[in-house]
Amino acid sequence: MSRRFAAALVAAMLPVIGQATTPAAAAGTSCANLAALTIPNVTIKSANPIAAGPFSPTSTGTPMTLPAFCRVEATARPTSDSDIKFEVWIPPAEAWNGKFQGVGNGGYSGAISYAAMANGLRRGYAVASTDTGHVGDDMKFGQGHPEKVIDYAYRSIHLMTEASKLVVRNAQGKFAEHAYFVGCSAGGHQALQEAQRYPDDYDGIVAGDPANNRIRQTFAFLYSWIATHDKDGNPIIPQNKLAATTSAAVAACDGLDGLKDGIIDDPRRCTFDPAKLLCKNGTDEASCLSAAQVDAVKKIYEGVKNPRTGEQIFTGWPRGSEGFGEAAGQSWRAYIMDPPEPMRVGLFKYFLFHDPNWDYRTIDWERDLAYAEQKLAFLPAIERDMSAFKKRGGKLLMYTGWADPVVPPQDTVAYYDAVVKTMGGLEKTREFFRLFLAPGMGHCSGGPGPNQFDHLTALEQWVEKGIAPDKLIASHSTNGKVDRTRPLCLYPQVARWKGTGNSDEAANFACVADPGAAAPRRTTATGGTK
Ligand SMILES: [Ca+2]
Repeated sequence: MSRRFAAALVAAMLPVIGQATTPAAAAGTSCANLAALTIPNVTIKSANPIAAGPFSPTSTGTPMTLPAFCRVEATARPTSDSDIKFEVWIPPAEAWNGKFQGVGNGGYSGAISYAAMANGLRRGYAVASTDTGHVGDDMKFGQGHPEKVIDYAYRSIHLMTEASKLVVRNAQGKFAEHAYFVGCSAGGHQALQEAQRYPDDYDGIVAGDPANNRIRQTFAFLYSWIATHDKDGNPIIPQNKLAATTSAAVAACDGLDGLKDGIIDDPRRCTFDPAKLLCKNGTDEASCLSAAQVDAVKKIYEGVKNPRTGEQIFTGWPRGSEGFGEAAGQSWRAYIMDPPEPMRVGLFKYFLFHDPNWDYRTIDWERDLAYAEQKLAFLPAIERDMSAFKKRGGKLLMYTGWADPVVPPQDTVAYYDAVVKTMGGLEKTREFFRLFLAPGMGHCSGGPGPNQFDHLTALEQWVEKGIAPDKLIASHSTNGKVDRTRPLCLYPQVARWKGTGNSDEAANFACVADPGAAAPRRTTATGGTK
C-alpha cells in the first residue's frame, strides 16, 4: 500500500472511528471492573452493584432505602503509616446528575459518613466519604502516628477527592461536570481546609458551623471545663440550671432585635449578667445560680484569655446557647459539662505532648499555645488569603447558628470579617465567599430558630448559573411539622419583620442593613497571622 493511499484511507476512516468509539467510551467501565483500577497509593478493595431498596453499609447499621448504585470501597496510603478508608457511591448513568459530591465528617469521626452519602446519592450525585484515616472518635490514634494526624487534618479529604473523581470518571466514561463539598462542624473545618489548601478540588463548597480554629477551640474547651468543674472534677452546673440561664438570657435580650419571638438575633449585643440569677441568702435552688455557678457561666461567656497579657485566646460561648434544648448536644453539656475530662484533651496528650498521662492542670496558656500553633500549624484552617480559590472560580457558602453551643459563632464571624479585610472588602469577598447566620440555631441544626435550609441548591445555582444567594429560606419544625419560616440573610444583613403579617412566615421579613451595626461588638479574630 502506498503511503499516500494509506493516509487517505486513515483520513476517510476517522469520522467512522470517531462515531464508533465515542458512545463506547462514554459508557464507562462496569461497576465490578472498577476494582481493577490502578490509582497510585490507592487500593480498591471492592466494587459492587447495589440494587435499589433497603441497604445497610455496615453489618450493624440500620438499613437505608436507596436508589441503585455502584459501591466502591477503597483505601489510600500516601505514607507507610496511613490507612485512609473511603467509599465512592456512583449512580447508574441514567440516574446521574453529572456531578460529584464529597461529604464531611463530625468530630474526630473515624467513620465514613453514610447518611450524608445517602443524601447526595438520592439527589443524583456520585458521592464520596472517608473515615479520615483512623477508626473511632478517640484521639489516641495520633499517639506516635504524626502522619495519621496529618491525614485527619487535611490529607484524607484531598486524596479521597482526587481518587474518587477518577473512579467516577472511569465508571461514567467522563469526568463529573462539577464537584461540590458539603460539611458541617468538623466537616466545616474540612470544607475550609479544601478551599484554602486545595482550591482546585471543588467548584462549590458548603462550610457549616466550622470547627476550623481547632487549636484555640481546644484550648477553649480545656478552659471551659476547668471553669465549670470543682476540684474533684464534678460538674457544677446541672442541665436544668443551664436551661434556666438560657431562659433568663432570652428574656433579657429577645426584644433587642425588635421582635419578641424567643430568639436572640445577635448575641453579641446581649449583655445579660448571670448574677441576676444569683440565689438569695446562699440557697441553691433549681431556679437560681449559686455564686460559683454564676462565676462559671460568666467565664464561659467571656472566653479564655492569656492570664498574663489579657489577650483573648478564643471567644466565649454566646448567650442563648447554654441549654436551649432537652438533648445534651443542644446545650453546654455535651462539650463542656458532661465529659469526665476536658473535651478533646487528647489533642494535648496524643498530638502535642505525646504523654498519655498529661495533667490538664499544668496547662501554660501562653507557652503551650505558642507551641501548639507551631507544631500543629497544619491543623486549623484559618488562612485569610483565599485568592487561589477565588481565582479558579470557586464558590464558598458558609453558615452557622447564633446559638451554637459547640463552636462559638462569634469566631466564625470573626474569621469571615478577617477574610473580608484580606480580600479587599465585602463586595470582593462576596464574589466568591458568602456567610449566612441563623439566629437561634444550635450546632449545625436544632434550636428555637429556623434551622433547616437547602444550602446545596443555593450553591448549585451560584456555581452553575451564576445566581449568587442573597438569602436562604429556613424553617423550624416541632414534631415534624413546620411552625416557623424565616430568611437567613446575607451577612452582615439581618432579617427584620416588616411590621405586618405573621411573624412566623418568611414572606413577612426583609433582609436589611444591620440597624445596630454601629453598636459595639465583641469579636476579634484569634489565630495569629494564618
Ligand atoms: Ca427576638
